[in-house]
Amino acid sequence: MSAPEAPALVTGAAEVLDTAQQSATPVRTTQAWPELSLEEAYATQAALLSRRRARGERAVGLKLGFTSEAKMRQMGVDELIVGRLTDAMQVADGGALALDALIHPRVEPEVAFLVGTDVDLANPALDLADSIVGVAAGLEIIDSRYDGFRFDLPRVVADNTSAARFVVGPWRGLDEVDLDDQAVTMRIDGEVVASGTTAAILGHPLRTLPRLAALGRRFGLQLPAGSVVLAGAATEAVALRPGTVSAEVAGLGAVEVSVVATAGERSKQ
Ligand code: OOG
Ligand code: MG
Repeated sequence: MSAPEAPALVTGAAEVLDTAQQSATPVRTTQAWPELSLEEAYATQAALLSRRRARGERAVGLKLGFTSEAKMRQMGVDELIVGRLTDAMQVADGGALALDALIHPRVEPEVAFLVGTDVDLANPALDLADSIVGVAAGLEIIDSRYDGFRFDLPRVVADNTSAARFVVGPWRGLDEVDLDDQAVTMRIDGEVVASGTTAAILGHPLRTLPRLAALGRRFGLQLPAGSVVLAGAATEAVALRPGTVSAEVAGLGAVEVSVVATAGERSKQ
């Protein structure tokens, strides 16, 4: 099945956003920018993923956004969104991440799920929780391609929901852990920079799964076996800076990444 050709509006928006991401230069909000419908915004996301695939990247999962009040309030957007993750965005747990490829990155603590079987999101009777074989603490680095992180709902969707990097801790079995109202703590060099609870994520992180299925069905997303799902940040995002950044979810585990200023510094480590 070949995808229908995207309209010029969508391919044009994808080109602007892709260039902004690759050159780490934000799109100025004063710059002429088309009004996109939500459908066109998700089509722009799909076009961005095609461009990444053409550069050899592989889709490895999906991320939800605005699943907590803290995030909705911080960004002034009050609807759930979904974005795409690729292998090039993933940093190994304990690995290093350089700031110089990013515009104005922020970091947020996440709960990640691992999908064990190919999921048909088009199936209205789907219970996505049945396909989850792992859960882990995660970190997401978001980096809006818009100047000053200023956007509305279609714009942040078109910009692949600000997705930039992510890190996932060791997977645990879903039946081994209790995700109900667990403390979430993010630290930079040991200093607590954000704290919350898993209950901030729609009351319980598993409640994100039917919402993801509904969005996936509406916008034609794929979720093959092995996919990672980020459930959305439990706290506000914090400006990323050099140091050791960690997220800990009580009863689940921890994850960390070493943030350095430049890629040159990373290769010396
Ligand atoms: C959009 C991404 C939101 C989350 O976890 O809520 C998100 C943004 O805040 O720029 O990833
Ligand atoms: Mg997030």
